[in-house]
Amino acid sequence: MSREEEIKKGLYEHTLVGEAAEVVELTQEGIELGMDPLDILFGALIPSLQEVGRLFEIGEYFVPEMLVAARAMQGAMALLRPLLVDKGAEPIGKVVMLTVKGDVHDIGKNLCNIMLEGEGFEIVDLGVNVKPEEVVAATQEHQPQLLGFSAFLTTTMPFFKSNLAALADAGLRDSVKVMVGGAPVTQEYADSVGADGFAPDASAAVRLAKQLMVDMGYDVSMGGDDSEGASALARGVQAVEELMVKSGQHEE
Ligand code: B12
Repeated sequence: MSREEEIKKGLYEHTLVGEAAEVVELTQEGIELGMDPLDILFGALIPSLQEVGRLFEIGEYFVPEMLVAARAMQGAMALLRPLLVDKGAEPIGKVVMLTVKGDVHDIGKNLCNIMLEGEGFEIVDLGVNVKPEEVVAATQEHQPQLLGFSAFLTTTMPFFKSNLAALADAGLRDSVKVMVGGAPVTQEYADSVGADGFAPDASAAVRLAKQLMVDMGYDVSMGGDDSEGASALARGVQAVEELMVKSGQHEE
């Protein structure tokens, strides 16, 4: 087994048991060895969190175990983020992102933020547990082209609809396109609440955001795409898609 493979295996195992210091250390080593940050993310860290979710579902893990695993992953994300975010070009659009009211899951949203920023979008992140009135206020304040709502619980998904209704009441619904996502969300659910788009993962979120910008009449061929960093990211996005397919068969 190569050192790179050992690092990925170690990242998977240490994230699973929430050993944050080891996860940070291995991530740092992987970066120094020139490993692809997207491979670290989608080839090791995310499959591990998926396994955490499975263990929670079958009653082997409880909330504290989920929490330490998430914290371990976040330490690694802090190191990977600067490598994935394009710092060069003018923003190609502004996105206000948030996790809906009652929901504190933010890893999926944060990954979308990183990938969107990497493609040249400016992100205003409102954080977690964001109330509909805060969505309205932020839309008035920041005047984004796009809004992104994240929900990871079937009990909080209905807040997509509440947010959309609050935007409509404030006369703002037609000024923005709204995309939604999160583990339990489907295209059908997104359609049923009247969102403008759904994406199952961060690379699809980037494609969706760009498509929605085009639908609104913006030219997104400039900005993110003309810098070296962004085209590297575009290649990365393709790699992610391949890795995400593989991650379903991740070996322990
Ligand atoms: C880590 C975790 C936690 C952590 C969250 C820490 C954090 N800072 O995020 C903690 C411990 C706090 C937690 C708490 C709870 N959790 Co939890 N959690 C998870 C876990 C294991 C991983 C979630 C995650 O981050 N995944 C990694 C990311 C990368 O996921 P992803 O879906 O691939 O993300 C992509 C897409 O969703 C998409 N996307 C995401 N957001 C958006 C937004 C837009 C706009 C777009 C376009 C796309 C998009 O792009 C992302 C990137 O590729 C999941 C299991 C799972 N399978 O999801 C359970 C899970 C979501 N939790 C669950 C539950 C039940 C809870 C609790 C209710 C437990 C409890 N009894 O208290 C609480 C609720 C707390 C609350 N009020 O929010 C259930 C939800 C069941 C359901 N269907 O409702 C799950 C599915 C576990 C399970 N299998 O039962 N949890």
